[in-house]
Amino acid sequence: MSINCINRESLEEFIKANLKESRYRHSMGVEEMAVRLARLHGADVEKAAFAGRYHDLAKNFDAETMDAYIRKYGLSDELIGNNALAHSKVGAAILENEFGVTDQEILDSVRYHTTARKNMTLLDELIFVADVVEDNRTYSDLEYYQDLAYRDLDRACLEILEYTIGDLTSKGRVIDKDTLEARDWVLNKIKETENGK
Ligand code: DGI
Ligand code: FE
Ligand code: FE
Repeated sequence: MSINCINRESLEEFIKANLKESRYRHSMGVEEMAVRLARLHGADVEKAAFAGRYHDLAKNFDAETMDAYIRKYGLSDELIGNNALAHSKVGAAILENEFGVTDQEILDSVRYHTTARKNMTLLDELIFVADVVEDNRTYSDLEYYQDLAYRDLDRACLEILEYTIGDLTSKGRVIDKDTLEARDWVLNKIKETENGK
């Protein structure tokens, strides 16, 4: 393992201790899917595996633990009480500060795995998509999204973002600025690629 990580064994223990069984299974599923997508789309397989496996390490923290980490690492107050947005930012901070992960691409792919962002790296897109299309997910269109992810990562990203934005809108929830910027960015990227053909 060439990825910098102070103690891989204690990181393994950390996720086993902190994730519910189904969330642990999901994490293994994201690792497997991230590896598959990395091979198909020419990304770094080792980084994809690592980011996929640990992306949700903070997901099952109780609210107090999450808030304590938000303060400890000086993250935005807006994350307080918001597990959906906080777990990715806190997860990246823990990997960096408590497990000595120095690879910025890995840290960013974990940090932005929930919202996505503009100017996503290949690894960002891969983890964002793998999270949604891993084999343990149970929604009815899973096969459609998996097939799309294998063929066209940008388009998979776009369709997932549009679905998420529509879903959050219908529930009257606030959509993160990064999510909206990601949708505009990937839509434009797809258009430019098509114009270049
Ligand atoms: O952690 P997972 O369940 O594997 O997946 P995830 O990290 O993508 O989290 C999904 C949750 O995040 C889901 O409840 C929708 C929510 N979410 C995604 N984008 C936004 C968001 N919530 C808000 N409020 N705003 C967003 O932009
Ligand atoms: Fe997550
Ligand atoms: Fe996840």
